[in-house]
Amino acid sequence: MSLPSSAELSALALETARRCGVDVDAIAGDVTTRSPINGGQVASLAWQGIADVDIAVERAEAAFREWRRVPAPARGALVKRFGELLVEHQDDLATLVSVEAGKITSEARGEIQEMVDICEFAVGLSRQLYGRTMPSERPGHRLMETWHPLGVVGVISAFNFPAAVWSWNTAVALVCGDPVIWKPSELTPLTSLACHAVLAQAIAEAGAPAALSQVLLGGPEVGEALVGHPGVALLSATGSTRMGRTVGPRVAERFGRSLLELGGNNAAVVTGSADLDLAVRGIVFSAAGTAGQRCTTMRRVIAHTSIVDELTDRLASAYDRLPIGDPMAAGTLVGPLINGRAYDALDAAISLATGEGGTLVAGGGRALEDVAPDAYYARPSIVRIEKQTEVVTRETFAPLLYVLPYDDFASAIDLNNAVPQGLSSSVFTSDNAEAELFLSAEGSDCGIVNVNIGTSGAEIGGAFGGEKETGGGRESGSDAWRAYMRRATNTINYSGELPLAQGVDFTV
Ligand code: UN1
Repeated sequence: MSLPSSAELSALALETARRCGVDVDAIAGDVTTRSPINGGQVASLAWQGIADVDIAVERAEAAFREWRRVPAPARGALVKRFGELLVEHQDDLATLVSVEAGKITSEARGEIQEMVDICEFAVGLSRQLYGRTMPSERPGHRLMETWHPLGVVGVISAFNFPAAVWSWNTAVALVCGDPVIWKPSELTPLTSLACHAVLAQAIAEAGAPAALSQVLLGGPEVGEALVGHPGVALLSATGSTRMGRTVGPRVAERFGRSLLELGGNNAAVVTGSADLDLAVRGIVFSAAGTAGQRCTTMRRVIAHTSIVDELTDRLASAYDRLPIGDPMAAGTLVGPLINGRAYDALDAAISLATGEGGTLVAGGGRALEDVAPDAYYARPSIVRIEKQTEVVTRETFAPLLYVLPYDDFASAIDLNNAVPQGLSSSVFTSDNAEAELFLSAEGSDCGIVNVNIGTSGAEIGGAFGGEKETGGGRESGSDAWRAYMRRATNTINYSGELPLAQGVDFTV
């Protein structure tokens, strides 16, 4: 198996970015970016610094003052055009996602599809930013709430969804009347510049303020400046729980609003009555897909003792057949890990797990090491382990699946919930009572709870996010838009009298 050369990847990425509208010469600088496909250099780009954050926020504030006066359905028209342009550039953006994040083509295209989908959702939303009216207790009074644009939204995103997560925030923020400043992952700069360039075209065509969308490439100090800036009304951050622990308190300190999408440690409970063909397919996609690098990746299978051996065998044999390699080559299902650090974390977790009593039943080690010594293609791994030991309760951002046995359904739910994270979960069962219990108040404590599908690959129509150390934020569909607006409660008196609420008498 051969992999594309760095020269090929670099030429492809730059040409693709140019097609999306990026002025490739203007962004050159001295920070090297690499492709996980072969570990080689893709581009050398200029980074911004802390001072640029102040400038960006000032420009965004000016854009906000204009944009908040534009009627929401007209704001939606801009997002509609953005969605159309995304369709035109779907293959281009997918190529950049593959080159920079290492996603296989089908998943990279799926990520861009997710952007198109959220644009369509946001366009509909632009006519549905509903406030409520409620009966007033006073005669001749009306009580209602209205939703207004909030202000500047800061978005910090991770390498693994280098385009879609920004778009969930941005499409919704724009119809809500808010400009966006984006600090993308250091690892996926060209993808972010290309996404921004596509949106910039829609903004220009609409004659809207250019500063509705800004990107700041840079290191952690740029992110920190955005987090601490009093001009950023909402800070939406996707990344590790460790990152969230600093972001959350820092935004709270200045009474800003934060939306946190942090770590997951997602499990599937597979009961004795489950359709195992379905379960195997669902588990393999969620656990090994995206090389285990989704926040929704399945990391644990909690299987009934009656089927745990058969299920483990079937999973192990499916894992042995997974085609690993060039993510842009037809047929590949597992691309590279983002870098050597990710591989080391995987390797360390496997060692810990086997030290804690687990048995490696599939995977372990690297693939394609000889062809691309600077790239890290991990063999998706399964560890069978009898207890939920320390390492199992941690998120290892790599294709490592633990299989644990359970005896009674209540203890399976306990195991599902006995981790610090609370993003996604699923149950595979043919027993309706088990499915309902898992979905109930006594069931999974996660933000996403599924039946007979895996933990990953959520649609944009629902609210996306999780509980506990996952951070509690919700973005994307349903009523997640409310985080991007401020609510005003209004009491209007048309009675000509002044009755006070709660029957208070204050007559002078
Ligand atoms: C992420 O990994 O940060 O549900 C987001 C999913 C995708 C989004 C994942 N729709 O797997």
